[in-house]
Amino acid sequence: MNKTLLVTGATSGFGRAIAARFANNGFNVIITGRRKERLAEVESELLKTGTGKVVALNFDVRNAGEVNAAIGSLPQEWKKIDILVNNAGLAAGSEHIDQGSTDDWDRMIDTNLKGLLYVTKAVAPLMVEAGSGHIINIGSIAGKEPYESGNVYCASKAAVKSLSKSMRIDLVKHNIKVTCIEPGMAETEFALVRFHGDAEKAKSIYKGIDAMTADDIAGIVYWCATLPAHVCINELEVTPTQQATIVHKNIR
Ligand code: NDP
Ligand code: 8X3
Repeated sequence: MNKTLLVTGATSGFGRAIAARFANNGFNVIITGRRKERLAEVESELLKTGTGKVVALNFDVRNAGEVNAAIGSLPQEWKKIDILVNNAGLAAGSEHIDQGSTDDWDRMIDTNLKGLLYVTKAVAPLMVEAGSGHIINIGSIAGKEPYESGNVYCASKAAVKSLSKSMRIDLVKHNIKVTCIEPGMAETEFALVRFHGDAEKAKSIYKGIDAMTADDIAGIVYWCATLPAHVCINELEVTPTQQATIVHKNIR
């Protein structure tokens, strides 16, 4: 029987590439995101190239009611979710702490932290019932090393790192693996969102750096998810070769 993956934030970047990687390797894939048209575009692409089945769920991870209704609406055969990738997330703004926008702060905390919790709360009990599963949280090197103007984003990803360990401790007796992947710079829509749609500024972030691609991250997630049952990658930091540490010289 095909295994099933649920990946949040599959309309762009890492999530889209992760969905494609698993679908192309025979997994049934549940994709999620807020942008309905994009979701439909990704769904039809996966159906064309992949060999498994696809379900698209349109919800905002910040809304616990929407999360529960969407996951609760899955047909019974889709409720055996083998792998959950908590990927949906964002940085909003790049101001010093005294000048930051509380709207941006709320967006980051509500998405990166509370959204991840709501989705986990909806899926983890299904894995407990099944007696197995793998939860892969997309953290960031920003969660390990705070940088100038990263403040709330860095804190939200530090929370993802901490939560991943707690989740692993709580769920280990149910045979559920928990992995936290901590990427450095990868060129997706991430910087465009961070700079509120300023494409020029977004592009400038990667000047002089051969950044990672979404596909690089998808390959790593796939590798973590397909190791033998008795092996769990707990944390994995990955950066472009040119990024030995946080380099954000271009962020401000
Ligand atoms: P993208 O902006 O390309 O993709 C983000 C995805 O998250 C989109 O599919 C978006 O879908 C979804 N998303 C955002 N907010 C919500 C929400 N409230 N509800 C549902 N879905 C949401 O960025 P990346 O692919 O780069 O980012 C993916 C993850 O990786 C994030 O958690 C990010 O913090 C992390 N990361 C990124 C790095 C990078 O350099 N790119 C490095 C380290 C970590 P939609 O708008 O349709 O809802
Ligand atoms: C995104 C990576 O270095 O831009 O999480 O903060 S970084």
